[in-house]
Amino acid sequence: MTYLSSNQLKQYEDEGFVSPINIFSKDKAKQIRDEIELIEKEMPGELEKSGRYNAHLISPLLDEVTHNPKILNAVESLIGENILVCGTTLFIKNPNEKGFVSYHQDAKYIGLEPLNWVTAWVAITDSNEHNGCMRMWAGSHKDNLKKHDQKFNEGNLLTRGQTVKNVPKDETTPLILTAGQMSLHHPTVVHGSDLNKSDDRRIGFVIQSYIGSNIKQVLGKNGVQIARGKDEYNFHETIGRPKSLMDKKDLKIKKQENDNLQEIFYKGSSKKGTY
Ligand SMILES: O=C(O)CCC(=O)C(=O)O
Repeated sequence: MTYLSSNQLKQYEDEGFVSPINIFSKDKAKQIRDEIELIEKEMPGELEKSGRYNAHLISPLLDEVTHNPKILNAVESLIGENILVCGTTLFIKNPNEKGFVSYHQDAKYIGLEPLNWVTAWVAITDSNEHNGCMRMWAGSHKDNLKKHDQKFNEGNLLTRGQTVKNVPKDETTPLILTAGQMSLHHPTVVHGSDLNKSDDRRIGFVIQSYIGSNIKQVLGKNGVQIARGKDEYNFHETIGRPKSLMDKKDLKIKKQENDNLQEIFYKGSSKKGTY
């Protein structure tokens, strides 16, 4: 079934992203932010470095976002009715830190094939040009995978500092979102983001990614959750959903998933970065 409008579908097809899409209220976004900040306070380091992955496995509110029917409706319009979640990432940029994201294509090192998958970037705080929102090189998803330099540079929030050269930055589109809105982007659209120059945090909760049940992980293994429909192929192990915050058993599962993810992200690399 198609839930996105024909204009939104056209935007995805022509430009490689759809934005903005309203999902939940600012109040709900604040509750989610509070839950993230509670985890940070109670378990310092748990959401840092490789710990920023798969926080939905230990946080009932992030789990609820991951399985939000409005998000799944939009995702269904792009990848079909059988939808699996194969991971999430918290992209947090604190004020006065040097965090940025170099221009890259998600499909380069993630091992998900074929490309019937999509990434949802959900704004937990407002995200705009001042605090370093994502910027998309519209139409770049129509090309093949590009060469990425591996820079491992300071402040880069990507594992290898993977960087596509010669991106026309002045022509990129800023994805301006208010807290509770989301964007969806294609696996091969080139995108990145600049520094946070505001005096508050910029928090994006990214479902990376929603995959069709026909998708294989060719570089390692990913546990998945069935978000909608059925898993017709059973290529992956299924993992459960958290019932309470920071449950010991769930923390262990998160750690195991993140160790597996590190193997995937650094496959073939002789060097490891911070994340
Ligand atoms: O949050 C950001 O600034 C970048 C996120 C990103 O690259 C992604 O979601 O694929």
